[in-house]
Amino acid sequence: MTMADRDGSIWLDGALVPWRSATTHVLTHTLHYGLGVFEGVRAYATATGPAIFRLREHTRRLFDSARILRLELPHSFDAIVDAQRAVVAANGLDSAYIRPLVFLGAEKMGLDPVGAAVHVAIAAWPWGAYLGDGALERGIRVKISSFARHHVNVQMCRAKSVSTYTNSILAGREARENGYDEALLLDTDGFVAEGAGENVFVVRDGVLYEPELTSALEGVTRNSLVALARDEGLEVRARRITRDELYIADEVFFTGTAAEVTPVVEVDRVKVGTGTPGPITRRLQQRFFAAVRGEDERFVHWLTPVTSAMQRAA
Ligand code: PPE
Repeated sequence: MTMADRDGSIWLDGALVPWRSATTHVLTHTLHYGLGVFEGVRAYATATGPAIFRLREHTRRLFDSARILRLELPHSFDAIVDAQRAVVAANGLDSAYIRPLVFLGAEKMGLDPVGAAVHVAIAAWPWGAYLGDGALERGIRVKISSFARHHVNVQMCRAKSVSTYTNSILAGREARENGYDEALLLDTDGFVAEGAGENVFVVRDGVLYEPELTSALEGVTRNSLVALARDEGLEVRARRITRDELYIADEVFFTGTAAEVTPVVEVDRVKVGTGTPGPITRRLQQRFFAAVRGEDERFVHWLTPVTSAMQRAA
């Protein structure tokens, strides 16, 4: 079963179409030049049916990413919110990874994007533990990449843009080919930026540190973890983090929609703390999974039901 050859529906430019018909021409502008933006969103099974985690925040970032790259979506914010719910419902999914993509069409070639139409596609499929079986429980081993994360004036990292990911792919591949699970990238000044597809947190003496968001994506999961940590009474600080701070950290973990909350137990073959997931990481992981499943009263506002109460009653 490839990604293209499946049953189900994909939302394309305003309507649900059969999965196999959601295609585009080979002269699609984004395919050649990489100007496009996307999101990664998850829906989780809750006691009252599937619900999408922080749907409005992800949708806002999609619009923000588009604005940064000067792509104008031909749909309203609410239309994109509703479309994501519709895609999960139409595919009968209890839990899902949702992928909205904004791309330029095949109207023209050449670097000037003016004149190419802006298209929007939204697909959803089941996606398990992103960094492999056991990653959430046992933690992963990461390597500092030989590739630097984007300089702030090369690629604007507030945008979740398609082209940013060539850098992530090179870094991730290098790490895996060297026997690690994932890459951790430094910025062009040598400070810790983020994972290939995750934000990073460092715990030392009970305080949570995260890098400033200069060369890192403003992660929604990251934002959720900060809120959960503060709710636990933990102090959270954003500042520049050096590579050696990772080696002497008590705990390190990654956050991301796909990666969720993944403990990092080794950096460059140096054990983080005891080399097993630490107590703060485990506690925050628990809080995160309770929140996404709708089991935490304080954070139920983070969830948007896929179908409304009225639809469920009908
Ligand atoms: N940094 C990067 C570079 C990144 O790609 C992600 C998400 C994050 C941080 C965390 O952001 P957030 O999901 O809002 O917490 N990476 C997406 C892509 C995964 C993929 O392989 O595709 C994701 O997790 O959906």
